[in-house]
Amino acid sequence: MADQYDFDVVVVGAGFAGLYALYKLRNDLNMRVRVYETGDGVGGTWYWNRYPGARCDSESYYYCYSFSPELAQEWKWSGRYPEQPEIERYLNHVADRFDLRRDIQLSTRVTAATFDDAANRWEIQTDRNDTVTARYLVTAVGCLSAPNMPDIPGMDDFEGDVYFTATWPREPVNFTGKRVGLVGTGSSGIQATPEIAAQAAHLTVFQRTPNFSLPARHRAFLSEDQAKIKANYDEIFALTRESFAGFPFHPIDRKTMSVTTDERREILEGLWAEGGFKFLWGGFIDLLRDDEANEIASEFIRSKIRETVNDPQTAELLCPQGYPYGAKRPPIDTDYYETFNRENVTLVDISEAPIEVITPTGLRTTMAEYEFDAIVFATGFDAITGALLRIDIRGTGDVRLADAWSDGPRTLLGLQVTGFPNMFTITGPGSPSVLLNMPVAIEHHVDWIADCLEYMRERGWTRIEATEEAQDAWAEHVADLGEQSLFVRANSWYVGANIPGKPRVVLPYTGGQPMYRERCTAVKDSGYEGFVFGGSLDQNAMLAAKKA
Ligand code: NA7
Repeated sequence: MADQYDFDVVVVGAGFAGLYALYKLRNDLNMRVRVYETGDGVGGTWYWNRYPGARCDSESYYYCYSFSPELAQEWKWSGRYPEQPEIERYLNHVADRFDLRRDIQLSTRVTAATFDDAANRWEIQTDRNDTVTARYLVTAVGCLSAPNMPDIPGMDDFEGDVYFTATWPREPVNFTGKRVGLVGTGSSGIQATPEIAAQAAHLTVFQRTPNFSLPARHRAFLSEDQAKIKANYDEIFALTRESFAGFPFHPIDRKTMSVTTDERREILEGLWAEGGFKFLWGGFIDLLRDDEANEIASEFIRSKIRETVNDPQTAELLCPQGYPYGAKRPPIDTDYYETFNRENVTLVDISEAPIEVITPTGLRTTMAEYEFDAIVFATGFDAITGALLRIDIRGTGDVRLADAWSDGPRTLLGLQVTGFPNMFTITGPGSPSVLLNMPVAIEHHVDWIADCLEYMRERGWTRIEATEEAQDAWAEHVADLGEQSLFVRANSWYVGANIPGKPRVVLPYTGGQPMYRERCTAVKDSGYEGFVFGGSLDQNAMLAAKKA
């Protein structure tokens, strides 16, 4: 039987964003909140992506919540980059520590949400026949959560085992003695490759576009590392909120060509040796803005690939060409390039000879046929908009979000959509989202939403909507910045290029965190310029009485 409930807020998703939204709105604003989560456990993308080698590319001590100093002091990260199970444990700990579970309904997918214009409420439906209403709908669906399952003919014909990195089974998968094919060389494929190669009889990696991957240099934390981090947490978190991309470091205050060739080499070698995102966000200040600077860094990475991979032909295939470093999301790896020196690993370039068909025994490209016992698809996500558009969201006048966004998403600050009152999109398109360290982006958005709801409550208002004019201005600003950025120069999920038929637009806000935060704060301080408020608690009380 269907359940009938009325909430102040329904939150969709129980990953980093949903858990914090629940905590904030319930504990600080004392609202009645219900969270729906498709997975059987909390964690969002960190629940589903349990493929071998799944690890965060950001470092543990700042890829976490900052809202609770006690939590930050209590939790002990085991090493520099947490593996999927550790992040899942952390998010479960958060759910328990803050008593969040009682307001989360797991194993439940939100299928539809419709705005009731007269009542200023959302009606939400789930795949478990729940129909509930809420004043506010807060989407916490994640930017990289809707898997991209490629539409290759014969997908159902394969007689071996098929895996998707983004929906990996909970029980361990053993590739020992198996011939494995792996499709996709983004972050997931690059992390999974060394792990699968270590088990499989043979691994064949199908690469459509090579990536510029950086060494992670993962290591376990010593107790002195833990102590140092905990002693400096205020400063670390403050830096993550002020830096361009949400990391606790700034680029060096020098341009690539302002130093001698030797100094340049030394700086790049230092960043390479340090490992991780420092190369991208903590190196030369002009790396992502100047073509010459970018090409120097790109060529430096190519030289490392050539040094590492023994077979020159394979090395060349692994070297990205034709797009700037950073235009696709750069992966961070552990022994990825080294893995191609193993006897049991083959790289197949499918840029010119795509996969034509999946056969009962393997797959066929336009050039050759391969036989496998298992195929792993590391083919990524319908990023940023995919998870939202997989829900049938309808705003005023029954307009579908999918129709409103048919030419690409338009939002105000990535937080609201004109025509969809009382809906807030955590890390929505048009906000920095994936170009920031995600927990930093999430906490900022949730805090902004909570402030806004508090502001409305103080005034007795029950409806908020972005004006068309303000949304147009923001969408234009996002598009202008995007067009000037290097992201338009590669086919990546940042621009929707990985999904056939998806409009090609730069999805995140590319102006960086400082500019974005400034704008959000200015809007708040102005009394939410660009948003219109309406409804009143009295009117709602009358409406409720009439209905009764
Ligand atoms: P990505 O980065 O989107 O990588 C997906 C990979 O799969 C990429 O190499 C794609 O090639 C390839 N791909 C996708 N569809 C196909 C088809 N149909 N045929 C062949 N190859 C294909 O996803 P990830 O899961 O690795 O990482 C996503 C993000 O998660 C990552 O950036 C981090 O932010 C965490 P392409 O490059 O499109 O030519």
